[in-house]
Amino acid sequence: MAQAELEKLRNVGILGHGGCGKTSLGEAMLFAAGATQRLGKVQDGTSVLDHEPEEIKHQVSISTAFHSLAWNKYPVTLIDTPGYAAFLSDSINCMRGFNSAVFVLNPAVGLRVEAERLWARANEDRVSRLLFVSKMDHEQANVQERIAPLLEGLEAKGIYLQMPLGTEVNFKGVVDLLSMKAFVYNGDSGKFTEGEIPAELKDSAEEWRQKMVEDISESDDELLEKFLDGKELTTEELKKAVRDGTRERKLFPILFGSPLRQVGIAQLLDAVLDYLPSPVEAVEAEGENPTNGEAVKRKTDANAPFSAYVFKTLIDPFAGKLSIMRVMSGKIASDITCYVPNRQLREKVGHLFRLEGKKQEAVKEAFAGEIVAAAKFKDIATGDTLCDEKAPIKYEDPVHFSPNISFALEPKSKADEDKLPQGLHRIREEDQTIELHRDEETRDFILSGMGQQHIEIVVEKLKRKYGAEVVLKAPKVPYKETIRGSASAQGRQKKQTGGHGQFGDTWIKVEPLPHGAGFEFVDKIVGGAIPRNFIPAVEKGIREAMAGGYLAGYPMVDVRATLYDGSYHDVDSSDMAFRIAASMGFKNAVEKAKPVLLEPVMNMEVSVPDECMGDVIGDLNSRRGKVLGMDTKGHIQVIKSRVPMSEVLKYAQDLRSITSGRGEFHMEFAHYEELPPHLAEKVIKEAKARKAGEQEGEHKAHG
Ligand SMILES: Nc1nc2c(ncn2[C@@H]2O[C@H](COP(=O)(O)OP(=O)(O)OP(=O)(O)O)[C@@H](O)[C@H]2O)c(=O)[nH]1
Ligand SMILES: [Mg+2]
Repeated sequence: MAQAELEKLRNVGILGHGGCGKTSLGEAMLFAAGATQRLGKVQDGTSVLDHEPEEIKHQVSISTAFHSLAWNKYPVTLIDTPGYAAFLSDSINCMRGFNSAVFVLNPAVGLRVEAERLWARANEDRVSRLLFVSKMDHEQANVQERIAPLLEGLEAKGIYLQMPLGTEVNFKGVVDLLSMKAFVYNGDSGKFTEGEIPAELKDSAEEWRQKMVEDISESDDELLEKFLDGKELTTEELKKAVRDGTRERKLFPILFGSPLRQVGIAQLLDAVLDYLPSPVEAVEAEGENPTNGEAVKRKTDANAPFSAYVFKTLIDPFAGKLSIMRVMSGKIASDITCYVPNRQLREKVGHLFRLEGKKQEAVKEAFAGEIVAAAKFKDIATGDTLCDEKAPIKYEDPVHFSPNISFALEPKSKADEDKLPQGLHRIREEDQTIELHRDEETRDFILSGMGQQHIEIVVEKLKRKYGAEVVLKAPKVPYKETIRGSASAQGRQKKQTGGHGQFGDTWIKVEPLPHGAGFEFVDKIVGGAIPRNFIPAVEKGIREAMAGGYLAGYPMVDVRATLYDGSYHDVDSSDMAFRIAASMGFKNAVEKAKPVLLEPVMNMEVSVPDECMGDVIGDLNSRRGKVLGMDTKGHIQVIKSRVPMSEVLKYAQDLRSITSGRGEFHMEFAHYEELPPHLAEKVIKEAKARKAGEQEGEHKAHG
């Protein structure tokens, strides 16, 4: 893009809570600008933005999508982000790619936690925003009354630049309060006429305008003085004040529309050009000099040394790996070598693309301010800074999200099991919020992610893209065992079979250690009761017994084992004999030392609207949860609690039904606590049944 074009460019994110109508708005903007030939619809699966099969199936945006359009010869790149909590990490990290956004509000629904999180992040990333009140064909009269608490919750100074014409099915356009013109739409055609304000609405339009002028003048001292002196403010003055206020994120212009019915879209696009900044107007980017750690600033200038920030990675079925970056300074072209300073990595740029929904358009180069995708980088990943090695700079790392839910995966066949790790590795390149590990005890594959729907979608992707079919199981709770008392016991192994016998004899004392201390082995053998060379075998035997547990097969923790006596046989003693003896001795001692089961307890933060709070707290109590405290954020209550993991394995699903999808939660491991006896009994019984089942299975296999 030439410099003149770059100054006109707008990189516009579409942000807002899950299901507020972002993708539909993006589609309406593309269609209005002639970038698509027909209006894509989410519910028909015809959206060019929600194009992934999983997005079409579930009718939600899972991954941020990009598409460009031109409006009045201004190039605009739309960035349609997901809104549901499980996919919000992508939206939040993609915000580093743009400095302008349309923030979608649904006053009828209120302020959702997701919107608050996005808003806070947009403040941090210094993103200028227009507020778009969408689904106006669903809004009742007096919409301002429902918008006020949203603005309050977001701590945003909103400025009404429009007055809606009609409500619900009769919503047919907007009055532009600066020009005092009415834009009346002809049905759902997207066509409109610009004309006089209908006579019966003139008075209320005047009122709205008065309010607007007052609000705008408050943002600028000079204007305020003029206004208070009773002087008329010109449209140009007002417009400039809105533009400046929006750029500085002091003001947030409010516009109305209905993407589904294509009303208000042209006026929104005009406002994008009028008020939102181009990326070259962005404040200087701040980074760090990787050689000395000093702060450095870079202007969004095509003539400065090259630097770019990779904010997203996509694995495209045809183009392969695409690293999507915002060029922060200078230019990137197909032959240069990029340097990743913090990893001292060098990679040559291959093909460059502009993303258009699921398609890509090849470009030769891209300049500061542009969003561009580079194909087939080998090691460059999301969050990397790319730069000119002679002018090194590193930008801030992406926001890290820790998974809040885990499921066990059961591969359908050996072939599926083989494909699983590789497939997940590829998915992880796109989505750093998932984690896979193998449970040491159960040998289950454990997949962790940001919510149940997130995990389900990862499983669908595994099958579709990488041919690995797996079944989801609720994970086995990782119980642990410990002891509450101290005891000593003997373990003696004596066998006489044929030639050599086996002899080992140990006396072991066990004592509880504080939480988290793990295991301690103390050797108090004196006078050669057991020869030194057998001591390691004793420790090994005890460790094996610890790992296998005593009550229900769960690993034992926080125990000190002291070997204080024993005996041996000159010929028949061996490492093996002492290992077995020690293991028996340890178990005999544990039996007398009040063994107990421990369960993992989670820290949970549940955010719900006021009216659901009672139900959610009641439900947490019924899950043995302890409410620790409460925070109020606008109309949202944040309940902090501690709940045993076994009680919240399917919490995502349950919270959804308690709150009709309006709640959000996050949990992380806190500590282990003793499992109450009646529940311990149940777990022990289940473990015994499982063991019996396994043994029977083995017998059958052998028989
Ligand atoms: N009545 C009405 N419904 C709308 C309008 N815009 C979108 N919807 C509906 O709202 C639902 C969600 O729309 P999307 O565009 O997928 O919303 P989104 O914000 O992109 O959703 P996520 O990306 O999943 O957060 C769909 O069923 C749309 O048909 C509108 O202007 N009027
Ligand atoms: Mg969407």
